[in-house]
Amino acid sequence: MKKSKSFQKKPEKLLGNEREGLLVAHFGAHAEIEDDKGHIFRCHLRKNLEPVITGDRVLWQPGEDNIGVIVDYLPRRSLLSRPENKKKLKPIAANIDAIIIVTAPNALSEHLIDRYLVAAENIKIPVKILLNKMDLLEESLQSEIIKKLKDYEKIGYQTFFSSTLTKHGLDLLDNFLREKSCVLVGASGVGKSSIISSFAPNEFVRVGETSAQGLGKHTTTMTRLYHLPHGGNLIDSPGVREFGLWHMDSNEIVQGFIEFKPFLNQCKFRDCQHLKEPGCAVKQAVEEGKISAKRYTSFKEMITENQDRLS
Ligand SMILES: Nc1nc2c(ncn2[C@@H]2O[C@H](COP(=O)(O)OP(=O)(O)OP(=O)(O)O)[C@@H](O)[C@H]2O)c(=O)[nH]1
Ligand SMILES: [Mg+2]
Ligand SMILES: [Zn+2]
Repeated sequence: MKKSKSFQKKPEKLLGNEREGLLVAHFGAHAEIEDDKGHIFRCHLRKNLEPVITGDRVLWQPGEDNIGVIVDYLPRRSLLSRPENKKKLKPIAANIDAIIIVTAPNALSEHLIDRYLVAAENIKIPVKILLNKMDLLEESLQSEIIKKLKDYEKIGYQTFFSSTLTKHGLDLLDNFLREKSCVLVGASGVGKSSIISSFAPNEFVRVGETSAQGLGKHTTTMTRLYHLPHGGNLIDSPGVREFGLWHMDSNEIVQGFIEFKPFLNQCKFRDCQHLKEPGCAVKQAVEEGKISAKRYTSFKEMITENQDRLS
């Protein structure tokens, strides 16, 4: 990378010894780094450094006015990203053990859940689904909504139910979260920040104002890591409207549907796309009720969207 000499020399002289730290929050050209004693330092991000993100372990040097500089990051064990546009992947969180897709009765979108599942399967990070705001689940909708969640359990995804209002289900979730680093993702207003606030009551977590719908306000604007009192970290992320899969090809999308796996080698044609081909074992499994028709429709939508984008 080309740099002017004067730019390179001056800051280096003023910097202290290199230290390791945990990136707990990231905003623009700055980040907050926590050292082993829990002290927080504000740091600049170097322009020539690859993007670092919440959850990264970084090397940094203290500087003037208590502002340091991040100089490098340590190898990651996992990284969740989402496409910002057709060309650019934006990292969301690093070194996570599980992704928790949070949803709510008035915001349950299988469209969004299925996209997160495909992304998570491809980066090989375990993924769970959490239905929050159980207190708002009207009795007339209960069986329908619970069935949707149970359908995900059937194919192998653990589901949780919670209400930050009544505290229902928080203990089971707490047990799961211990000693892990997890990230909460999902639409705006489903209660991601409220869940963190319930688990880490001593932290200041900005929560959306109560509204009839409680949706779509985009209260959280940055991804931040919180320590849990019983061990482990929970990362809060801004709510999303959509999770694009522009960065994935058809094969990666297929691999993201875990229940298709037993059938993939049984199609008549080796290069079967599982769309219109004769002798497709996946389509047959849908007809026989072994694969849910809804998930298969979701798969076809993703493939078509990606083909439209590429054309
Ligand atoms: N009834 C009910 N309301 C809840 C529950 N959890 C959160 N809320 C309310 O839902 C609204 C949105 O909560 P947030 O925690 O800010 O939602 P978020 O998912 O972090 O939203 P973004 O930051 O915009 O992505 C707030 O008014 C909360 O008080 C719940 O379990 N039940
Ligand atoms: Mg939030
Ligand atoms: Zn096929």
